[in-house]
Parts: sequence; C-alpha cells; structure tokens
Amino acid sequence: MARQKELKLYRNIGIIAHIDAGKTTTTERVLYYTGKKHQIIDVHDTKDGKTSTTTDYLEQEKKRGITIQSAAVSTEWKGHQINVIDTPGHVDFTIEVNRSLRVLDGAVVVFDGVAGVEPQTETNWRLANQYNVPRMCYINKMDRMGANFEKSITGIKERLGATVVLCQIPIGSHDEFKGMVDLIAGCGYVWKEEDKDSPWETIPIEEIKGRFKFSSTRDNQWMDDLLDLRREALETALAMDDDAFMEFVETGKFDVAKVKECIRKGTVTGKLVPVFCGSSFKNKGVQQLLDGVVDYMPYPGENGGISLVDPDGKVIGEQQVTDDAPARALAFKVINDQFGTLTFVRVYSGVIKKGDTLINVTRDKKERIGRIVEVQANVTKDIDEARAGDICAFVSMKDTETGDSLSDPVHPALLERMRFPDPVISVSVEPKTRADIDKMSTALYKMVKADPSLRLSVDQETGQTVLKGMGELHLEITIDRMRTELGVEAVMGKPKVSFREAFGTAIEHIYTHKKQSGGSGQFAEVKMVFEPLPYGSGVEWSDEVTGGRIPREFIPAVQHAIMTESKKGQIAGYEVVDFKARLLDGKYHDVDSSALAFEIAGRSCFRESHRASRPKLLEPIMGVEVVTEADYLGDVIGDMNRRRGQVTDQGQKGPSAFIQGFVPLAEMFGYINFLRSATSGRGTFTMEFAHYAEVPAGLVDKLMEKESK
Ligand SMILES: Nc1nc2c(ncn2[C@@H]2O[C@H](COP(=O)(O)OP(=O)(O)OP(=O)(O)O)[C@@H](O)[C@H]2O)c(=O)[nH]1
Ligand SMILES: [Mg+2]
Repeated sequence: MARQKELKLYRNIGIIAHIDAGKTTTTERVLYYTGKKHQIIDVHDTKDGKTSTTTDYLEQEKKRGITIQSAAVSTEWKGHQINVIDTPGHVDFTIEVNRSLRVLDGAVVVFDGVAGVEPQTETNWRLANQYNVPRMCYINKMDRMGANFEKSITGIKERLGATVVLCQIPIGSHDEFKGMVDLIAGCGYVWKEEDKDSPWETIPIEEIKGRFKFSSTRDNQWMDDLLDLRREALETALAMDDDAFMEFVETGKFDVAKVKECIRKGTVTGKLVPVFCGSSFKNKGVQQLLDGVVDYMPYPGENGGISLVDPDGKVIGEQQVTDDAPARALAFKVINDQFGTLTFVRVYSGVIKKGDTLINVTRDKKERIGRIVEVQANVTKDIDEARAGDICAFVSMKDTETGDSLSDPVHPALLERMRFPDPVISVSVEPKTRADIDKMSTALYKMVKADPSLRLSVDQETGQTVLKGMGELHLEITIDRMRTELGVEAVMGKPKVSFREAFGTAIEHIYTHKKQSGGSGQFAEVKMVFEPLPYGSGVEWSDEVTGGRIPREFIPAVQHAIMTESKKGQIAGYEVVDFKARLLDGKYHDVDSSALAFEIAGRSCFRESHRASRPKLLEPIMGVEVVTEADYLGDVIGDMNRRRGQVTDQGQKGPSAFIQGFVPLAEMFGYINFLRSATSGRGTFTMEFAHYAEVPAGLVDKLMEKESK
C-alpha cells in the first residue's frame, strides 16, 4: 500500500503546560472543530464519573479533573493529519511530558493568561529544549479576570528566554475579551457570541483602532498600537530572510506567504516562537490556533532526523525521516491492562507491516509485530502498516520496554535515548487482603514497567516492598490504578523522603578477606580508591589492575560487589551516589581465591571506605511556589524559613502575590494543611524536585530519627 498522506501534511504535536492551563480543554475543542467529535465535554463536568473528555478517560482523571497520563488523538485540519498528545501538567507526572516530547515534532505551550509563566511551564520548556522540539505559545484563558497578555509575553521572553513573534494580539480581556488581531494576515477576528458554534467577523486591521472601548487602559493601548506591533512582528519574521527583510525596511512591501514561510523557518529551527491567544473554554481562537499549527509546526523530519547512537549513548549518525530506509522506531510508552500490552511507538523511518519481525536493539531480542493499531485516546483501530512519521501501537510485544529501539533486523541501530527523572519519595506497600498477596508483586511490576519514573525494591532487612515515585499524588494514583485496572488492592505506608548518601572525601583503602575453615580457605585482597563525583554523575567504575595481580575472571565480582553494596550507605542505608570506584591493585591465592572471595572483599572494602570518608547525607530540595493574597505573605515566608527554606523571589501575579523558594522535601509533608489554615483556604502551591543537597551535619541524627518513626 502506498503512503496515503504525504509526510509534509503531517503534524505530530504535544500540548504542554503547567497544571490547569487548559490543555485538555483545548484538545477537546480541537476534536470538536476538526469534526472528530460532535459534543464538547468540560473537564469540570466529569466528576460524577459518567462522562469524560476524550483524553482524560481514566477514572482517576475524571474524578480529580486533572490529566494523569498523556493521551494521543488524531484528527484532520485543512487537509493535514494532526496527531495531538495531551499531556499532564502536574509535576508528579513529568515522565508523561518527557516521553511525549521525545517523539513529537512540535509542541503548543499553553499559558493561563492570568498566571503567565508558571513553574511547570519552565520545566516543560527546558525538557523541550533538551529534545530540540520547536514550539508555539498559546495564551489561553484571556476571558478570566486578571488576564494579562503582556505579562505572559514578558515571562516568555525573560523566564523562558524565547524570541517571540506576536502573531496575535487579544482584543480586550476578562469579560470584554472579544477575539484577536492576526498581525500577520492583518485582520481582526471578533466573535459574535460565546457559543461553540458562534461565527466570527473578520475586520481589516486598519478599521480596528477606535472601534472598541475597554475599561482597561492597557487593552485600549494594544488597539492603538496595532500598526506598530504589526510592523515589529513582520520585521522579526522577515529577519529570517535577508532579501525580504531589506525590501520591507526600504519599501514597506511584503508578501504574507513569505512572512509565514519565514516564521515557519524560524520556528522549525528553534529561533522563533510564534505567539497566539484565545479562550478555549469560551470557544475563541482554537480554529486560528489550528491554522497556526499547520502554518508553523514542522512535519516529521523537517527539523532533522533522529540521532543514532552507540551503546554508550554517543551520537554516531542520523536517520532521516523517510519511508525509503530500514525500519526504525522508538517505544515510548507501554500500557498494560486486562486485555494485554500496548506498546506505543514512533516510527522514524521505513515501513513496518503487520506480521513483520523487528529486532529490539536495546535488548537484542526479536519481536514479531502481530498487530498494529492506531490509538484514539482509549480506543484502538487495527491497521496494516505504520510508516515513517507515524505514532501507533504494537499489540502484545514480549520484551520491549519504554525507551527501547526497534529496528529492521538486517540493519539494526540504536536511537537516541530517553531520559527519565529520578523518584524522590518512597512508600512501603502491603497487600490489602490475603487474596492480594500473590498478585501484588506482579501488578506492581506491571505498573513500574509502564512508568519509568517509578522504582520498585524490597527492603532486605524488613522484607517490605518499597515503591518510589515523583510525589505523594503519583504514588497514590499508582496504587489506585492498580486497583481499578488490575484488580489488586494494596495499602501504602507513610511517604518517606528518598535520601541519598555520598562519599565525603576521596579515600584509598586495602581490604583483605581471609578465612580458614577446615579444608580450603578463602582469600582475596583489593586495593581501591573511592572519589566523590559532582552531583548527578552517577557511579563510575574503573579497572586499573595491571600485570594480572587480580585474575581477570575475578574483577567483575568486585565491580558487582560495589554496585550492590552501594545501594546501602553507611549513614542510614540509603543509596550511595555520585562516586568513582577505582580498583587499583590486589592479591590472590592460587587455591583459596574465588569470585565469591573477591566479592566479599569488594563489599567490605566499600563499607569501610564509605564509613571512613566522612559520608554525607543528601536530601531532595524542592522548588516551591506559593500563590496567595498579599495579606498572608508574611506568614507564608516565616513558615518557609522555619522549614529550612530559602525564599528566592516574590512578587505579584495577577491579583495575587507569589513567593518562590527552595525547601527540603522532608519539611514539606502536609504543607497543604498549613497553607489552607494560614490563608483561609485561598493559597495554592506547586512544588517540583530541583536538586539534591547535603543535609547539615547537625541535623542528620534528628532527621533520621524522624524518618524511622
Ligand atoms: N475561564 C477559562 N477557564 C478555562 C479555560 N480553559 C480551561 N479552563 C478551565 O481551567 C480548568 C483546567 O482545565 P484543563 O483543560 O483540565 O487544564 P489542563 O491544562 O488540561 O490541566 P492538567 O491536565 O491537569 O494539567 C478547567 O476548569 C477548565 O474549565 C479558558 O479559556 N477560560
Ligand atoms: Mg489536562
């Protein structure tokens, strides 16, 4: 079968933002206006569990009115195939944004017009930078009281560091929000009513000035400045093309098609960020936003191919996005439910047909592709093949996990890796009833396999199952989904901070393991150096033994010993991170040495070295932002200081005040209760992991005592 739609007519885009900016609301309108859906469901109308938006279909999403997992939908707009992934904004589900951005070609960043740039917008923006994803901005909620277009634009420029091209300017704000001026086409769109099917009137830009009278002077000013703003937008765009720019500057002449081409070029290469505005909830601006997606978001491969890497992650080449190349795809999401496993993939090159066999290059395992499906949120449709640029799912794959590269077996290649965030919080998990005992570990394993920001382990001393995740909500929802999707009930213990340990100083140590028990003895000696590495470096291993002073076959045993023993540090049994272990020298005995003896020597050497290095305890520090009324500011700041926090910024956000700072996670449990009572229920806060930092020496014992309770 030949390609049904030319690659140039594809747009794979993600919708990303801080929590509650209106991503799902916008996605729902996109489906309605593109004719995919005949009814709009609003996020706040789904709490009774009877209805749901297309993308927030999970029981937990409906009840809470928030998105938890990313959901893909596809639709058509003006002859283009638009694949949209609606992502969650809550920080606990960052993995969902992470993996979506890894496989998408572009992103629409949504802003709450009142709040402007919010913490999670910044995090997601950074993620998009990492994955080189071209973006456009959509300032939503222009109908809300306090909506301030200018503030969002300043935030985008200053906090996100983007060069914006204002494609639109809002006409009025709050209850006077009427529509927007398209500075590129040179006309205004004014809606007659709020109804979803209300038509808009198109007004030439020259006729707009003086036509509206708003209560806000700033809103009036925008209208007065329209022609200057247009000139500025055109100049920014045309700067992408020297000839067109010169002509415009000298003669004032320009061609709209050329301007659009320039914006597209600037956006695709990451130099420009086009800005749109609207109110999805009040049904204004979504069709224009879709036009923007078609005009400015790249088609698959337009901003380059996908990097090919060696097993160490070093880039060794690039695969262009085309059907005429060996098949290459990346698995970016695995969903398990009672019907089986769905593995979501993004195809970068080639054509994959039902019945084909691919190789999972990451795991060196063959996988037969029995069924291929197109996914529309929670509905699947069988298809016969998937082509370069497609996002689809394979059914019942055996060994493939999130982040794995799939490839034509004759031309295997590894694709650029995905990066997963570190979990910072842990809980013990126990089966609720006897009936759950046997099923719980399998169910937990499935949940962890589907979500790489979870980790599962068993505490060797207590035998307890420990689940680590990104936050309390993340863990709570995981356990709840296990109940609703897999029928297994479990009870969570009190959430605990994922502390870590590190070496205080570099240390050299020799350990001799010698045992004589009856017949044959045990002998192994290792000389090692442990060096602390900068934060985030992980664990490095270096074998520097020369002259066969430790036989080759025993060295892996020492390495294994270090890797295992480092899971339990000497301060309080937390994982030891960021160090380099160098095996310098050793001794062995022809008869008494064995891999086991070297493993024991390695473990003891690690333990003694770590203890002697004046080890450090590290704790996760969270970036916290509180939004409240100005009257409560003093109390909130005072409390933040008591929690060992550090205030870094404060100011005004719409009608409210905000405070930003860093606070150790250990001090943040139950914060919502404090905030509620301190601000008469009006304060809100967001928090996200920022970095690990050393716990002040004087506090270690006190903290550990609190943790063990
Ligand atoms: N006034 C107004 N409210 C809006 C607008 N868009 C969305 N909302 C409301 O904002 C709330 C959050 O909307 P969602 O679409 O769920 O936001 P989201 O970005 O998907 O949120 P998460 O997925 O949880 O991060 C809902 O109550 C919406 O009705 C808008 O344009 N104007
Ligand atoms: Mg949502």
